[in-house]
Amino acid sequence: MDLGKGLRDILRKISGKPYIDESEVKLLIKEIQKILISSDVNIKLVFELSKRIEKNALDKEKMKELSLKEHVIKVVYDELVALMGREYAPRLDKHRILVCGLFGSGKTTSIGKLAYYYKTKGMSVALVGADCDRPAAKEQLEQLASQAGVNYYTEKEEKSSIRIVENALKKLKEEIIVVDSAGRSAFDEGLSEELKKMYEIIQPEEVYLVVSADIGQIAGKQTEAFKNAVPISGVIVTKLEGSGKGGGALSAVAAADTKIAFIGVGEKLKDFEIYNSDRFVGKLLGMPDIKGLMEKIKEIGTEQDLKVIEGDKFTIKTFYEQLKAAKKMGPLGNVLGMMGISDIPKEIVQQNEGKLKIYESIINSMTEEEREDALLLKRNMSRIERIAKGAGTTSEEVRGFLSQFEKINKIFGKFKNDRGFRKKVEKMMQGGNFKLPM
Ligand SMILES: Nc1nc2c(ncn2[C@@H]2O[C@H](COP(=O)(O)OP(=O)(O)O)[C@@H](O)[C@H]2O)c(=O)[nH]1
Ligand SMILES: [Mg+2]
Repeated sequence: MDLGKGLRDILRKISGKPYIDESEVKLLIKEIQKILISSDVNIKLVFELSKRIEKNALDKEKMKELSLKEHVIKVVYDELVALMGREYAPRLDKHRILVCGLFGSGKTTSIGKLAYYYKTKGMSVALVGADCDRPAAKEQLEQLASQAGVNYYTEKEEKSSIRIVENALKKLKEEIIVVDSAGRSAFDEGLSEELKKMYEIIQPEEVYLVVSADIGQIAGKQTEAFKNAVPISGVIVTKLEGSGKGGGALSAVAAADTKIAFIGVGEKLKDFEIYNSDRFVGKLLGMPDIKGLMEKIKEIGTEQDLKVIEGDKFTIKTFYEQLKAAKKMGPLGNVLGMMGISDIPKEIVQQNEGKLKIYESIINSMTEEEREDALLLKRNMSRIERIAKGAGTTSEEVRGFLSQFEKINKIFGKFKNDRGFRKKVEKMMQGGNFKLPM
């Protein structure tokens, strides 16, 4: 199963629940375990992660600023980010790069991508074709160099990669020099020796290992093996766009105490990204900017914009303020879902800016009395027509607005009448600056 879809489904489930408690958290963890293990994440890592999620999710101290549901989503998010490694910052000064990896991992392609990346940073780049093991490897790299528009050096008939590299280093003056090394179908003593020699001659500032995401957690073992030969400064994980085992590969590399430097997400030169686990996990969860969203919720919480549901009545005025406040936070559905307000009708959640403007003028055309007591407008065609005229809109629109208000009013009515439900909701919204009508 697709890791991202799996995780999104799990989060959607908890966002759809009216509240979550300890048993819900346990259930959530079980589902996360299942999806991670089926994505080839190491079992030991999965259990460590589960323990931390459980401990942190139920830690009352850490929950002060967010509602329980937001808090749980944040804990899950933070733990996944930690599991998948950190962010990488490639150096942008003059330096030499040695790239290693097994056959078919995407080594040569990734070198082309590196060339393209540094070129777009305005640096001069040369590639060195020193993979003498794979037929046509030199020609393949030559093509990539010309596609990327960078210099290229090789000696077609030369069988010694060491000699090619020695000559290349004498000739090339570019700021970035990237060397393609021998690939083998498996890591062995011969490859280890050759890499050590290459490392000595090149004295590279960076050594990148290329692994394909589809090998899953084996990426960890491969990283360890290569690390024993040369100091790996970062791993390039390729084919991440199509592999269901991407999470397994990334977490295994991170667990091997090695940075993930870049990721390959396609066959083209530009299908290449600097790795950032925040962004990666955000994408998986379908919340590209979860950090920003959390911060906004907190910010607005402290501005007290959302404490409008005060007093004993939910009026058109409070409804409008609520919509406006939520609107500030961006995608309304997401925000309301996170706040635990899950049973708000879809059409309200999907309110767009234009609709909000119409509502604003409708509300502006009401008398103060009407804003405080919507019952005055119920089936009162003359008032509705007056408001529509004043707002420059149709009676239909006004009636639509009123019926939406009714729906929300009913939801909040539940809070008033059901003490048990109310308690749960208050607990759920703990610290969220919400006050429910008494
Ligand atoms: N979909 C996808 N294919 C890739 C990616 N990186 C490399 N490939 C493909 O993987 C195959 C092997 O790549 P190559 O660079 O020749 O591997 P090498 O033997 O390690 O040098 C080629 O068909 C590439 O187009 C990637 O990030 N995504
Ligand atoms: Mg190759």
